[in-house]
Amino acid sequence: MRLHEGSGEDSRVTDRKRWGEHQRDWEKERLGPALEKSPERHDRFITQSGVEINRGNANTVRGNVIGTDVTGTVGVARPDGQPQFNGVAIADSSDNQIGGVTAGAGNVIAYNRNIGVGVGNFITGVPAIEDSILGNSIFANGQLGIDLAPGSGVTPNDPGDADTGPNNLQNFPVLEKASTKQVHGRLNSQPGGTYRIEAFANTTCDQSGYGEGARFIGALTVTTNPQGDAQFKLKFSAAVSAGQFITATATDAAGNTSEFSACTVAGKDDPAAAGD
Ligand SMILES: [Ca+2]
Ligand SMILES: [Ca+2]
Repeated sequence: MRLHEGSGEDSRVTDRKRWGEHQRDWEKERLGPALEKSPERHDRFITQSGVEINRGNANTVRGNVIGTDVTGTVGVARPDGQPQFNGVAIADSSDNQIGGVTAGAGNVIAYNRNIGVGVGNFITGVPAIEDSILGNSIFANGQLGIDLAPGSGVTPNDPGDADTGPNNLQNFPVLEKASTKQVHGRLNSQPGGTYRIEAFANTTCDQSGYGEGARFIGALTVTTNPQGDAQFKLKFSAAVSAGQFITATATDAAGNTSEFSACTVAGKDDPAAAGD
């Protein structure tokens, strides 16, 4: 599935060339100059994302399996035997919705070679903002579950969240402790904002220490104080076993979703703290 703005062949060809350039830059940032010496690899790369949204706004991607078979549990290789590059690649595009908050809206995005969902901004003056990523099942991707790039890999939080870039480089939550019932955490972002915090359970955590989000286990909305801080206690709406890795995202009221938080392990429940 590929989405392009423009209706004529010329615009599609132009977009395609630009998309290739952007993705080549994205790839170079990750893999270094070796890519330039491998045209074959680059050619493969251009068409390797399950869903490509290139300068296309206000698209909705819901209820799909991307990178897996129809069961959502088995990765599917391309005819050359390689997994596709990214699950969903959004470049210089805004107001797109990947998943959603209603039942069945989420996508399964798994077993892709690199990023689960990437939001990239490569053209000055063409923003990539308000691309919401909600309620999905994102796991077993080779790199981050959600990557805001340029700035590949984990993009650190900044105090007050005043930075700009893809999805305004929305800060992610910081999880402090979790049981099988709930997770405590905090968010620092812009003052007086409302943010949807989504929590996920995972059987593994990425080598980076930051998660993907295999199974949605609940959400709540927080409002930050004048310092931009909010604390939360998110009670899980689905069963979680001790030892699972809990992660979270933050999405502001405009739909800018963060990368995934660092993982925290769900500990055994402490009956004395049941009322926490
Ligand atoms: Ca990043
Ligand atoms: Ca930020």
